[in-house]
Amino acid sequence: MQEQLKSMEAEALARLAEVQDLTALEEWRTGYLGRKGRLAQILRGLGQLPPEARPAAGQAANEVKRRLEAAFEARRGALEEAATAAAFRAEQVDVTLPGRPPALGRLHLSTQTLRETSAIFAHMGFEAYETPEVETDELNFQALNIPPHHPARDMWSTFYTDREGVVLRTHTSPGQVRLMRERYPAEIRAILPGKVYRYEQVSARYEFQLHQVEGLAVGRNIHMSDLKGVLVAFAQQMFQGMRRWRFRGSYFPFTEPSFEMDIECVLCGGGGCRVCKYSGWVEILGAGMVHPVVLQNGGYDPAAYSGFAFGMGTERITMLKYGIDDIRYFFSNNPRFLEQFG
Ligand code: FA5
Repeated sequence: MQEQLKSMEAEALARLAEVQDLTALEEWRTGYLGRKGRLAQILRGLGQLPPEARPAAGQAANEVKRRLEAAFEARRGALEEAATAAAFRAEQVDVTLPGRPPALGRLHLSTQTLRETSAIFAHMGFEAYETPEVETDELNFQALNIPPHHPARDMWSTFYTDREGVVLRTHTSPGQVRLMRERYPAEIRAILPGKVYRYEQVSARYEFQLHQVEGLAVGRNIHMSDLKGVLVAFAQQMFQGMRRWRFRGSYFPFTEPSFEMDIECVLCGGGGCRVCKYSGWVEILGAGMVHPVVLQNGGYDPAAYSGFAFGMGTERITMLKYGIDDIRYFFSNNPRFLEQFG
């Protein structure tokens, strides 16, 4: 039996030297040291030996077992170490490589223009004042000299709500009355930026949500020339003197007289396109002298006070500034568009 054990041990050690991974190592262990392994098979012959030969054979078997187990442990340690070293090599980080730049967020293009607009007006002494997007019918229309059922309501396609008398504001103009009621009898120089909503058929120049910046000045001896001067100064700074502009007579129930300001269409260079409705000009704002009824609704006596107001479309201005040919890009959430700016 000792001979058998010896040759089995030699074979086992030779095989162990060839084992290259932990799966093969486990196969080796069951093959030689397992319950049905080679050592167990040899030991089964112990009973057939004469009784006096058994202790020596048993001891020899135990020694072989101990040596094989020791060799197994040593091999396992070496293989595990090699596996760890290989994993480290594979996952190694080269700290000398330049890092990947993190994706930085940026301000939405409309927000950029809103901030620029605020900065221009701040230099002219206008504070910024925010008013609610969900507004009463009373302030959105009636206080602005537009009674219920008045045909002028058709100028604003409105989102009505389930609550009687509550609408999504169709323009920033109701803020005029809120501000006047809050500030009377002080003089006012303010812009009112914010989002407005219109029940509108969306197209290259019309969105159903957009930003407006309202302007309001109330005081004594405020004239149309002041309004024009402020608007021209704004356009010159916003478009850096690169765009022509024109004033065109118009109608709003809450200003008298009223006009609109157009900027030459950069998209077609004045030749005519779908953004300028083939006119060569794009309307950016409505404006006028605050109507006496509106001054009164705000608490100011129209005999003593006068004022001007305007309401400009931020997305339209941005389109003209950057040559964007479709307003739908602004709110379609496409990073390829948004990433180009800022
Ligand atoms: C008004 O909303 C008036 N409240 C403006 C005003 C204020 C007049 C104060 C007098 C005194 P209007 O509906 O024309 O007017 O809109 C003003 C500007 O908002 C437009 O010139 C345009 O630049 C922009 N605008 C209006 N509707 C849309 C729309 N659907 N999509 C994109 N821009 C729009």
